[in-house]
Amino acid sequence: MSLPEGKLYPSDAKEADITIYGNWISQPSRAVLWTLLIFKVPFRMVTVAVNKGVHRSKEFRSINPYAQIPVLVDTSVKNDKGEPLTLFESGAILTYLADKYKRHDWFPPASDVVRRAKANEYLHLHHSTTRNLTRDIMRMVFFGKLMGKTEEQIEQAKAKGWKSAQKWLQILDKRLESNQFILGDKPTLCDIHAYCELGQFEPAPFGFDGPESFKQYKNIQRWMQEVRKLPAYNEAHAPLQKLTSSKL
Ligand SMILES: N[C@@H](CCC(=O)N[C@@H](CS)C(=O)NCC(=O)O)C(=O)O
Repeated sequence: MSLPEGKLYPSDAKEADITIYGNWISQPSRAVLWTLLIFKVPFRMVTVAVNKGVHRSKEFRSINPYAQIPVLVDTSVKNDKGEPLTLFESGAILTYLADKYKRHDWFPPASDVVRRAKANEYLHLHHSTTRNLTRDIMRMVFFGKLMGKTEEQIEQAKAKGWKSAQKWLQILDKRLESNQFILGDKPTLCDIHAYCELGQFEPAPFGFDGPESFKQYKNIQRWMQEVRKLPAYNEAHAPLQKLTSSKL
């Protein structure tokens, strides 16, 4: 199975150092792709169809042996064997992009030791908190039937996932009571990372009643509205919106 050549962004770009193997529907991929759009860095995007198992192919595993998207390949950086830099894990890719393109307006520089540590704190915490919304709920919404689950099993799994998300949502809501954004009064890549998980529940994907339940989290609601005003929001979310509205 050979991987597609990909598509350049913006469409008038001639070449790009950065290639992202990902998918606009994948939350961590979208965070990385949205960041590149915000930074106005040209990139090539190779769509990896996770629903068709492309991420498990030999070709893809030669790029990421852990068989997950997103993956960044930077041809402007070579190791001593002449191979380009390959990087996976969305949090690591986000900080790499901020450092490489000196966009410390979006992620604190290494010299700002304390703010950088707090930003990293969120990026690490993300995987065992916000990200669980996808692991426990969205995966069921998107892949439940493909995984052979019955309607009832899917509903039960979603309800269980939503229940266990409450503890973290309460903590995040409290944090956003005194902070406009996750790290303070300015948006950062932590907000981009978090929104790509939380924002997918609005509009309700495939009838999931998440937004109803989200109503109790007034500060998260207010924060989501602020994040939607950030640059390139529409471009980064158009494929997801198309998918969810097509199935509603
Ligand atoms: N911790 C990883 C998570 C990546 C991840 O879960 N990617 C999903 C797509 S959203 C994937 O590749 N799933 C395929 C699989 O795990 O088999 C990151 O943040 O980059």
